[in-house]
Amino acid sequence: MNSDDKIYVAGHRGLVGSAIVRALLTQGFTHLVYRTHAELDLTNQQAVRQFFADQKPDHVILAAARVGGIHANNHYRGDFIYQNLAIETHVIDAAYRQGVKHLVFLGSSCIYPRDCPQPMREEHLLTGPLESTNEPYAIAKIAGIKLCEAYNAQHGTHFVTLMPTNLYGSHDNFDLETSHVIPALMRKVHEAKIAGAGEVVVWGSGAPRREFLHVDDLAEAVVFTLGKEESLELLNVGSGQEVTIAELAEALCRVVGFSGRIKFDPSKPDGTPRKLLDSGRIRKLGWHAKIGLKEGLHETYRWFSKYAITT
Ligand code: GFB
Repeated sequence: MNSDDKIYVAGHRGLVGSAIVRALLTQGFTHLVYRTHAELDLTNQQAVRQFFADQKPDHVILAAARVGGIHANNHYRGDFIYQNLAIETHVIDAAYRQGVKHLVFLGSSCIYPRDCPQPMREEHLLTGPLESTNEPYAIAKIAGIKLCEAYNAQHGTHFVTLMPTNLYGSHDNFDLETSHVIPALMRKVHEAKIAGAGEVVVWGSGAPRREFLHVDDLAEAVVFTLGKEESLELLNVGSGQEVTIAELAEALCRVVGFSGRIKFDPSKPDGTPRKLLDSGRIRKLGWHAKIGLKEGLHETYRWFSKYAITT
């Protein structure tokens, strides 16, 4: 890869895409192209094909997706499967038609079976039923993986698919209905502290275990794999650092400085009991996570306090 290669980052304003843009710029890749949703609707195939024909990028990073936490996934099931399938098929196919050399497609650890052996290895894909709260999203992401694999096999493309574990960091979505657990609990704990409340409500039982990866670590993995010619079809990207939701809530109370009680709401779903990735394959290639959970939560809270505070 040359530093003046043209790289299209789809989804550059989101948690993942914005971190990838920062990582690319830091590593000297300055010929970047991106479009806002208003400028280019990725669910419009004609518009996507026209954009690729006009721009002719050398490399593509597909970080655009309809994403959300457990509630959004469960509630907007139709939107999650349709929009993700449309975005993936349009961008991946347009990249192939335009002769793009390398593409990185981002998925999620929810592609693995709900009751997968832990830690989950790449070979576990499609070996059992999925978790129901995010099945539509997972099916769309699995389709994206298979599309890349099939194009690589049939057309000789170098399309890589990375499966990150649960992500967090700056530029996240802090909306309580649609966000993932870290931004949701960070905001709830912060608001409880400001209000002088005695307790904060955490969804579910607190027992599920989650592995968290700071988005800047993922961005390094994306830049690390972009442009590699060897067969890297499916790669897990995790930190190996796993906590229960109860432990996460306690850690967030310490970060925010809230000394009230944690109250669990069992009427809300727990989702997958555990999803720890085996990231041995990408680690063997030379990438590893650098940002610990405690450090990452502090950094994210500093960003939240500066840019996302609503109260
Ligand atoms: O991050 P999260 O929404 O998604 O929730 P998943 C993780 C866990 O946190 C669940 C609990 O057990 C939730 O019940 N939780 C506790 C909360 N309090 C809250 C809260 O206030 N908000 C939220 N959102 N959760 C997603 C998938 O699953 O993971 C996506 O739905 C994607 O498809 C993503 O794969 C990485 O980890 O359960």
